[in-house]
Amino acid sequence: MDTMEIDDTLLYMDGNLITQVNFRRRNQILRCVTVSLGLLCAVLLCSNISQFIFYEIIHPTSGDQTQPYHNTLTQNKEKLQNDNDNLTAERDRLEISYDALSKETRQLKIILSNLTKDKDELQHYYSYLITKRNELQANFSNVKNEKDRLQTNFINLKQERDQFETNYTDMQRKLEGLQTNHNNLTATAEQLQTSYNNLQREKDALSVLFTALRVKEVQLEGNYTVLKREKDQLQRSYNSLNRNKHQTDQSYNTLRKDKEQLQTRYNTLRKEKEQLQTNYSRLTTAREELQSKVKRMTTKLSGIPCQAHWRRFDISCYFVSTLKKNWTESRKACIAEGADLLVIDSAEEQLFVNELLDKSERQNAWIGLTDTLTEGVWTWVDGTPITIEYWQPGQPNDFKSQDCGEYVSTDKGSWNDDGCFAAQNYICEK
Ligand SMILES: [Ca+2]
Ligand SMILES: [Ca+2]
Ligand SMILES: [Ca+2]
Repeated sequence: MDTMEIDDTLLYMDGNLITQVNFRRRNQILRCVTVSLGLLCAVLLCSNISQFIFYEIIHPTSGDQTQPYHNTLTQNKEKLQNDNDNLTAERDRLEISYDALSKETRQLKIILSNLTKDKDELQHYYSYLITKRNELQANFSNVKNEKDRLQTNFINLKQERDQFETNYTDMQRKLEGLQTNHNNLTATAEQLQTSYNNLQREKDALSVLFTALRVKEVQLEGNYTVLKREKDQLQRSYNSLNRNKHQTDQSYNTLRKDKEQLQTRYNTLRKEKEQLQTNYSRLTTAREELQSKVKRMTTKLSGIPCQAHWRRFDISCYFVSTLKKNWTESRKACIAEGADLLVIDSAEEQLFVNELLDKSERQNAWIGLTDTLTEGVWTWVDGTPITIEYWQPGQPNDFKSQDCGEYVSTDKGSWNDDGCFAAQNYICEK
């Protein structure tokens, strides 16, 4: 069974072995035919020998009686001789064939030996293939399990594929939309490319301009720094002016209101002025009449002498004390005489008073000057302000709070401020 399987396998594996097997079978058939012909020749030879012995030795007969039989035998003998010759020729042919077949047999044996070796090798290869088949069988089981698993995965994948197909359809529609957008964008991109090229050329031109402008920019940067400083100064000035403007606006509004009030007052005053002008004209007339009267009275008074120890100048009488008092007591003494401390209101009076004192002694005397009420603001005792001044150089200096004025007799006479509590002469006027 195994051999047949092997032969089949061999035949299946190599078709040239068929010729070798046919040679082996034909060799067996030729061998059987040769043996059979040999045996047949031996049987015919034995038959001829037996007839000869029976008719010539055991049962000899006369020539007449035995002649037919002898002829028959001779014919048989000749026939057998022919058969023997034929068989011998046939045997010779068969021997030739046998030799050829023997030679072929040896060759076939060699082939058989080779085939046996091949068979062993194939047997070994067959075992290897069996082992391989078992391995493949095991692998087949694994592959089958894997196939089942893959089948499950395939079903899942198929469902996913259906889902993907649905998604694909949606994506296809989206893709078509995107394709449309892409085409639009492509057209836009081409337009943009054209614009880009134009812009590139403009950019090159602008680059040249930029370089020139860069140089200018550096120059302008320097100018900008200078201008910025000036601008900051102007800004500060502007802010200051703005504040001033605001104040000015406020002042302007105030002044406008004041102006309106003043306009009203101006109108009122204008009317009053017109009335006053009328009154002034009347008063001027009256004053001129009075001045004439005063002139006449002054002339009359100048002719009237002052009391004893008093000196006349113009319409006033003057007295220089021999006692020495402080400024306040001096004024009290003058008032007690119906006068007050001296008030100088003309250059002539200034010179007249200088003659009342002793210039060689630089005599000084209290006069009616004081800044007791407001330091530095000198007024006469009758309340009138100073119209002409004869202060010594560097006076009044308020040295240790000097608030009272004195006359110092010099070439033209001069004034000085002194401490009010100093006791000295004084000059009264009435
Ligand atoms: Ca006077
Ligand atoms: Ca003073
Ligand atoms: Ca002084």
